[in-house]
Amino acid sequence: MTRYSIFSLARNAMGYHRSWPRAWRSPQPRPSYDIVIVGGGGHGLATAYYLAKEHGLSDIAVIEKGWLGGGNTGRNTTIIRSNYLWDESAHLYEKSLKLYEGLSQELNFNIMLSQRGVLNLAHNEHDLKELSRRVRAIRLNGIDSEILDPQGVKAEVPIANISPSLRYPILGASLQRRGGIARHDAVAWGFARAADARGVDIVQNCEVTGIDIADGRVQGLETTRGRIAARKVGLVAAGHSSVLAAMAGLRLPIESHTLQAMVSEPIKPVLNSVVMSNTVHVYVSQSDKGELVIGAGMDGYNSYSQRGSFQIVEGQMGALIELFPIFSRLSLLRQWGGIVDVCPDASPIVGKTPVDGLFINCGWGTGGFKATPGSGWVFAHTIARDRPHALNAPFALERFASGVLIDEHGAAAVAH
Ligand code: FAD
Ligand code: PYC
Repeated sequence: MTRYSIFSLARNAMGYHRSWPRAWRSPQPRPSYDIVIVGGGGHGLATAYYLAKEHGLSDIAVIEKGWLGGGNTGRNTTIIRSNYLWDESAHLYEKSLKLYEGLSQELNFNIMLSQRGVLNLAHNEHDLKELSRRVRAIRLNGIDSEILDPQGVKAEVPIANISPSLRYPILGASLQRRGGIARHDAVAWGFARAADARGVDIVQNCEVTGIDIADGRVQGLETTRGRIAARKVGLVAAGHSSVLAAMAGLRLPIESHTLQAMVSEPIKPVLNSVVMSNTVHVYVSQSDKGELVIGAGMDGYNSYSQRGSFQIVEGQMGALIELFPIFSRLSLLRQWGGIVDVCPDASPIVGKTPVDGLFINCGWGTGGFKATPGSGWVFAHTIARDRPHALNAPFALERFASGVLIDEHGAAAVAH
């Protein structure tokens, strides 16, 4: 790791960072690679990194139409956890959480992982029963999860009002203590820097406009910076998965929706865990800068718009103040939207396609940030070995023909 003295940091600041070394190269795309990954979000960059690190491959490019992390990676609310209901999902998300736990060391880059705990509040008897059932299933998979009574919630979230006479009383909560947050753009930058150091070409401002296929096998890509031949191609273009798949003649079982979020002005530390409420329909955490990070469900209609809208601000702020009246005089700083690709069972697709050499990783919907390292790890295995790892085998495209779905709408928390 490059070490900076306090003097060199000050010199760089005064010199407008002109002599600051670049964290990764900015190469021209070559006419041909062994493997091309489409999409420079966290999942695409993690895939490239693990292809190089775990499988010893180096003739790899990541092609990104905009800038690294400019898609959902840089737009999400940074919650990570592995408290999923079904065994298949629990194993995959837990693999990811374990990778997150060692990621700063692995990448030699501080991803600001903060395992401050994720709570899901129960406001009625049904919520309590549903959360208890879920917690038991999660624990059967060896994943930490517990039920709190109202006093337990108060101990974790001192600003919570646990009076039983509220309109939406807090009757308890589930808690995953190993859940929390990590800095989203640091995850993308850390993977980018580490992949670049292993020889991966990262090409920004390069949009894929076509996929060349001959005799049922992928041959390469048409891009805004010329044709790139490739023996294997991995599509990791959350928000535009269907658009990319259509270039290969594939129709995906995916709907694209806008998911919005917002942050408040920074305030002193007041909330030391992530709090989610399905019933009141809002979630909130406090960033290290002091801003409240607030979100809820996705827009009900399909859209490719990456912008926020006023009725969502009204709804989410109303819900937040219902839960925590002390936030009623906070100012909002900014609001945005990202496009989430959602499968009918709210689980991702990670695997092969009917086209030889063409692989797809998509459909993470509202919850793929937490999966970033795990998704990259299993997708790299799938591409390198031409077959899925046991962890992602259940998440194949074929499940929509076989009917073996993995319904995780409940685990998607407030987002669906
Ligand atoms: P992206 O980061 O979107 O990367 C895909 C990339 O593909 C983009 O950079 C895009 O520009 C590029 N691309 C698209 N088309 C092309 C093309 N033709 N050519 C080249 N490149 C192309 N998940 C959680 O786990 N926890 C959360 O708290 C959470 N909160 C969220 C809040 C919001 C508001 C949103 C929108 C999402 C949230 N998510 C959350 C979901 C999470 O952000 C995503 O599932 C995850 O970031 C997807 O990562 P990715 O790398 O696959 O996608
Ligand atoms: O998957 O935990 C999650 C999440 C929270 C908000 C959006 N997605």
